Amino acid sequence: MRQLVLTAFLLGSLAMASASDVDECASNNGGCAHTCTNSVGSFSCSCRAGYVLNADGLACDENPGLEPASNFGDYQGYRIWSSDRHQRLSYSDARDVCRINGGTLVMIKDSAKQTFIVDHLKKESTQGGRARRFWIGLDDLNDENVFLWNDGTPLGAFDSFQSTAPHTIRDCVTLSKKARRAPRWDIKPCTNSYSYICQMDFDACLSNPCDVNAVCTDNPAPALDATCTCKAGYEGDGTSCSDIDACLSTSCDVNAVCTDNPAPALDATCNCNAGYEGDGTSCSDIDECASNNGGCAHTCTNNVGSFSCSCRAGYVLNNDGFACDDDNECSRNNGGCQRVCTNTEGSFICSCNGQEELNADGFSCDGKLGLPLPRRLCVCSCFAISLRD
Ligand SMILES: [Ca+2]
Ligand SMILES: [Ca+2]
Ligand SMILES: [Ca+2]
Ligand SMILES: [Ca+2]
Repeated sequence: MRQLVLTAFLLGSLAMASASDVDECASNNGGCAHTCTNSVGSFSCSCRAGYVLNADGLACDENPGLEPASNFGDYQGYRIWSSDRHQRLSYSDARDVCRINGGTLVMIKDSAKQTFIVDHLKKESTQGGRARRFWIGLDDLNDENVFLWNDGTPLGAFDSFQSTAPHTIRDCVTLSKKARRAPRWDIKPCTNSYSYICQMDFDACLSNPCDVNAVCTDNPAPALDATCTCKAGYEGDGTSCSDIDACLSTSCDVNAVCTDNPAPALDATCNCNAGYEGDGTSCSDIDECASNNGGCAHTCTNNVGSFSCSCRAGYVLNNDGFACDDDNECSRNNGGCQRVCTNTEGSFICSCNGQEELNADGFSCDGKLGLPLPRRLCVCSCFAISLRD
């Protein structure tokens, strides 16, 4: 889509250029965020130092990846570096580049820091570099002869000015070091272009000192370290964080199980044990018998945390714990019958042989015993029944 629009735009521009070139930059800076350059039939945008052109060809994005040309190393929690010798900027542009990289122009508030910087410059010059002039983060732009560092603090007791004579067109300070001469600060017009030295608070989080479940906060210089804070739901010293076991501080019912919820959740969940109901912090027995007789075929008996089924006389509980099966009383000791035991659903019946009669007790038989004929008859009768089956 963008390609189509761009092609149409270029064709249009070419058509107009054949008549007379339009200066796109004359109107609204050509849409460029920073610099617009007109050319015959077209125009282009470019960006100030420290910025890169956006893919739309118009906007300028900060360039956080700008590589320092010369890394001086770390000093009291600051990383100090200078621009490439070919990169010379006005004071405000140089200050912007340092700011984009998270710092300021270097602030030299004591002789030890100046010595650190000058030692590095000496090393550079012995490696073939020539003495140079650098912007440092000091100016009196706001109030003539009241010098402020880039962080807003006033110039202290330490300085390397060669002259502090009042001046009106020169407001910004440079550091230069020539061989066999002491380093000197000069006040120069801010629009001059020089190399520059930046300092940025070293980000101690870059070395990942914290646990993966911690937030790293760099501590401002002169501190060298970072502070690690475990994220919500975790506990520890930050270099080591573990999921907080919220069950240690949660009061579930004695008849509930506590389950810690994983971070970032801060809480735990209480679940009533089987046979209990409630929100987990309070659990009460479920009366299983109240609904559908607990599934029991005969009798349901509720108890705390459970229930049980039982059966009426003459039945035994099935292995499933619910159904009731007929008890075959005759299988045990002939049901207590003296003679014949006949099992029935839910009961059994004793009966007697031949002329015998069942006693009132329902079990024993009275009468003449051992009559040969009926017994044989019975045997024949039973045999006949067996044959029929
Ligand atoms: Ca730091
Ligand atoms: Ca947890
Ligand atoms: Ca129960
Ligand atoms: Ca029975």
